[in-house]
Amino acid sequence: MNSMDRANPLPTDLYCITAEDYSLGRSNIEIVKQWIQAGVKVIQYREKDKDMKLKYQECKVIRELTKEAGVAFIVNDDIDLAMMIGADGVHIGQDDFPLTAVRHLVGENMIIGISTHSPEQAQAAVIAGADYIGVGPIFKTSTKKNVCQPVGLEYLQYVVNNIDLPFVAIGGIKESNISEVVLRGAKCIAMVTEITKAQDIGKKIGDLRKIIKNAKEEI
Ligand code: 3NM
Repeated sequence: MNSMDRANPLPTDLYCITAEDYSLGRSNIEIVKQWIQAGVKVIQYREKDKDMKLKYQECKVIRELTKEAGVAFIVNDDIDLAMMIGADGVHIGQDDFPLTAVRHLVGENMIIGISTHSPEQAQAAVIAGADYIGVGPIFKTSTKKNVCQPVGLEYLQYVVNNIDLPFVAIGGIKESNISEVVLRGAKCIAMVTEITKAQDIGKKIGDLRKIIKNAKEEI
């Protein structure tokens, strides 16, 4: 069993998200194995353009790997897929089904996270009963298509000060700017390409954790 549940959906650490197109030719499965090896505690499967059948097959394998390792597994967008493979959670966007309807479908045990990009969306997520929110994009990113302009550190600061929900900071976060995000109070930090594009994923994660630790000591 993993240590994350609805009451405690996010680790104080990195939140890793798949992106096979930006993984230097390595498969999602290979990347996930490396994350687990590095002690990552939450993994999201995100693949916008793959066939459902392929997504299902990959998620089945990732579910097995994460279960064995006690790692939380979240599926992006596809609620049916999340349910079929027994994921720990599902992550939805602002244009997906309403969160309350998703909760009705998935039942009481599944973690539901939702991306938010403004104070209004964060407030709505609280009311709708989200278990956690995504806060971003903090910086410019080209990984997510059709995402809004960066919301900057100001929105992050707003969430830290006003929103009583676990949150994960996301969007354009790199080794070069992660300390700014930590200094503003983010405890869980999601990165896609900074990690998937690293030649040595274990080393990259180690380096990022060192920066996080140093930044925390400054707070
Ligand atoms: N969600 P990278 S930004 C998946 O703001 C995703 O909700 C975002 O990729 C949001 O770390 C984003 O490569 C992509 O910039 C983040």
